[in-house]
Amino acid sequence: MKALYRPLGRLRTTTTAPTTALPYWGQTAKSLYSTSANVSPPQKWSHPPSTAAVTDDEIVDLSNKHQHSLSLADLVKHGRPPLSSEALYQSANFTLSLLPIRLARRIQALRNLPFIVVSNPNISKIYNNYLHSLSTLLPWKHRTIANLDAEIRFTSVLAELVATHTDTIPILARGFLECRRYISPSEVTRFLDEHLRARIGTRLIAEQHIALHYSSAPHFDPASSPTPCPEHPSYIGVIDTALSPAQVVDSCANWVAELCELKYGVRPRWIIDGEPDTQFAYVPMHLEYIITELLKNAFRATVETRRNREPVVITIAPEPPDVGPPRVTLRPPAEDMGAFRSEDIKPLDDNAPGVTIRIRDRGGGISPDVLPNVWSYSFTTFSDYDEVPGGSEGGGMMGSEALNLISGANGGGSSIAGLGYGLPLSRAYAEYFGGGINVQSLHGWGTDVYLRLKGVGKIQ
Ligand code: ADP
Ligand code: K
Ligand code: MG
Repeated sequence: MKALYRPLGRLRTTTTAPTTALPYWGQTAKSLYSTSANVSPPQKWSHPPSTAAVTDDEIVDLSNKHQHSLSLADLVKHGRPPLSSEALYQSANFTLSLLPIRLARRIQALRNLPFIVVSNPNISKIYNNYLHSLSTLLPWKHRTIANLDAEIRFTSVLAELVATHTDTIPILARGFLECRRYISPSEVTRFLDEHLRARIGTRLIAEQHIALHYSSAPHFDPASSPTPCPEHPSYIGVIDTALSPAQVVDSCANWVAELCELKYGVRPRWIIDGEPDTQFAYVPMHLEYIITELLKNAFRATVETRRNREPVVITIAPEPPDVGPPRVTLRPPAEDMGAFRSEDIKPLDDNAPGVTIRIRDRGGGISPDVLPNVWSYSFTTFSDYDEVPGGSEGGGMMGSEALNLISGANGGGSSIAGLGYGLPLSRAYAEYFGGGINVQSLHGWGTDVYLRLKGVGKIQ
């Protein structure tokens, strides 16, 4: 059954269609087929329809504008909720000034993929989602939001935008797997890394305003919000200024242990040590995503090597301001990353206290031939057909099995492993605000993962 999958290394060397030889967006379908006889796409793949509501000129104009680098400080600059009506409108207008440029840039990045890739139904679905979202924002372009009625309507546009893009990751994952004959893994990783990092920022900007709306509008107009959110005094929008990593670790570990119990009938143990009372200001959704993915890896390795009696040890160490150079290396020597530098990453220049979390498992570590690949999107050693995952010693897999996993409603989010997005996407989240992830493997023994996060700086 292992022959079903194609090891990543082999995929790299047998990719017959170097992307530079492929026609790009502006070229016609005719030229696509005449110039690349060996890469004809399946018949159902077609040119994504253009949306009349957004013109090419508008997209080009917007994408050429300066993209503001987001910092955590930007998200809290309107103050603690409940905001005054003026501050809420300012937040809405700030949000409106950022989003169209960001969406247009994503559209341009998708257009710069090889034509045959954008023709894939999954990739073109994402492309059309971006066009649609941009078309819902453009009517607001020349307006200033200055009354509650406009603010409510704008917030509902944002809510629709967030919902439209919820399933982007499994859809893109499926699309790129289907296109793996036509685009090299390094090009996919480069595109996804930039795209998914930009997506983190775009969602954060929209979700922050939505959260500020729900915690503020009812205070000056009780009729405005049918479902006011419960009060969380430590929250500013989606940021918790007193986030407890220990609580996040415990709730995520419980959830991942449930997954293990369902899949393997085993519930790994975990211990939190260090300084579990530590609190810092951060985005709980981001921390939850990262911790869940790192614990999935640690628990899976623990079960795989049948070391279930050895607890996974999670050490929480607060990091005071002014710690000097980072205590962990933020980047492994990663050829797979190419020359990528995200325009989104803007480390905080103030001295916010942060936290380092070490996740230590005794699950056998990562073998030297697997280790260089773990940061590539889609690379996984997980095999759902094996009785115990990872039985396919050595080679990583991607292919039809990953496609099966992705077909689940949440794209593998409730699988213990298999999408191959856990480590690279966790690193994208951690680096977004100037943190990082470092993996130290002691092959034959276990793995230490260091997650370092910088918190929000000054909060009014
Ligand atoms: P996935 O978990 O879906 O395979 P990830 O990006 O999370 O994708 O991990 C990629 C690969 O890295 C895993 O398939 C596994 O081989 C290896 N890996 C990650 N963390 C660990 C760990 N703690 N112990 C052993 N192997 C690990
Ligand atoms: K991976
Ligand atoms: Mg994983």
